[in-house]
Amino acid sequence: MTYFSDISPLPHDPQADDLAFRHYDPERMVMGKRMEDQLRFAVAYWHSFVWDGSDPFGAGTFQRPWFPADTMDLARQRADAAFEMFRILGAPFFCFHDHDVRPEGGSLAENHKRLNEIADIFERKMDETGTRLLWGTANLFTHPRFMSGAATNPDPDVFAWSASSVRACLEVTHRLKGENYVLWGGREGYETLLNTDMGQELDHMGRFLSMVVEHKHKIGYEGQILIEPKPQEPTKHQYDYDVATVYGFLKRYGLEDEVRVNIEQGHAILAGHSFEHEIALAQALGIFGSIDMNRNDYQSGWDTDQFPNNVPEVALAYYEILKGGGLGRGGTNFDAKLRRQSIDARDLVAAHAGAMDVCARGLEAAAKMLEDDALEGPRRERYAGWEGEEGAALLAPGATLDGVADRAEERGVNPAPRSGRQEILENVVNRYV
Ligand code: XLS
Ligand code: NI
Ligand code: NI
Repeated sequence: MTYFSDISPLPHDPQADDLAFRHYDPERMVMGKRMEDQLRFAVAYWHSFVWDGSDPFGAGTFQRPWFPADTMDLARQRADAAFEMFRILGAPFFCFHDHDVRPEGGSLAENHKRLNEIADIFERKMDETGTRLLWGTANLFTHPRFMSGAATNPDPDVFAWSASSVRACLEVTHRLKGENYVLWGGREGYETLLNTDMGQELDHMGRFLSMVVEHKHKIGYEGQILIEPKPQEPTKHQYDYDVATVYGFLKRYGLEDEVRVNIEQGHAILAGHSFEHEIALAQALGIFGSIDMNRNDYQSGWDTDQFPNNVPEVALAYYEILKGGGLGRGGTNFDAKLRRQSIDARDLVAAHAGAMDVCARGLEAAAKMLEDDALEGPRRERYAGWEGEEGAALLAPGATLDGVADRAEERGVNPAPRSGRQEILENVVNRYV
């Protein structure tokens, strides 16, 4: 008896009115690649198989046979259920934290032993099913020992504990051929400046990340190391605020060629940005790595991690991704959870299927806009002056303020304002989404 036994693998069926993919078709070619290879979907273990539907006001609402998964036996049942759902969805990838897959063991040695035991099971199941690991990560925020941070904890023993946990998890990720290793800041931030030495904490975080990078090279791991920015929650101020902040941090510690970013829709919204802004900035800075696809509520001040269902928004995100050359080793991880009243196994499958359809529609719209040169044509035209002789001279090596200013005066430049044509371009986008 299995948890999802009444649900069969989902077909691609545009006419279906029940569980099926109406738009997502793994085999359809989009810009020279199979749709599955463009989107690289991953299921997030934590939201789908660990979270029990509890919130600050109410107990868990989901009854899963593997809860509370505080024994290895239940953890194994959970792994069975997870791989069953990956198969139903045809999900090519999954992602996990160490803490999601094994019960807390009370010591580093016991934690690592348990993690490796579950990794053995994963390895076998991955071989059998072809499901791959998009990324692994260590949970350095749930246990009370991390309440004041991990690498930024004022207690050096917590830094040391965290180093051991990351080493174990990075090595398991390597063994499972994970394409990326993620570090989301967890509780790396502060609650009050009254007790915080921000400069020291940032230096510790920089040193910690350098060690992770050194170790990656030492063991020959070829995946990307990714930082996931988020501005607040759980701490009042998270150090990895947004893409721009992370870039400054990487520059300061000399890691900008070693570490990239995993950008989450909800975190972008919390930071006061759009998802596409964060993606476009990461592309411009050369640190784009992967995405956590979800949807934040625009009225709330926290991370609601809903499944995406806004095609126009998703289309603009994939537009920036495709424009930058695609996801590469990254992927589309559904860092999304059900609403706590959605208690059925069917809800979980339907949420993913719907999200995959939304992403498929967004991707197709994005690809079409690129192929038609619908936005890039007008954009090129807007910057065309820089291609001309006078434009190029402004940026030529050796150009000085004196030289540029003199030339401007000689030529008697007197630029006329030109329309940015925003509404016209919005109308263009509207034809595709
Ligand atoms: C939390 C983060 C987390 C990371 C992985 O807000 O999104 O789920 O993706 O640690
Ligand atoms: Ni995330
Ligand atoms: Ni999040």
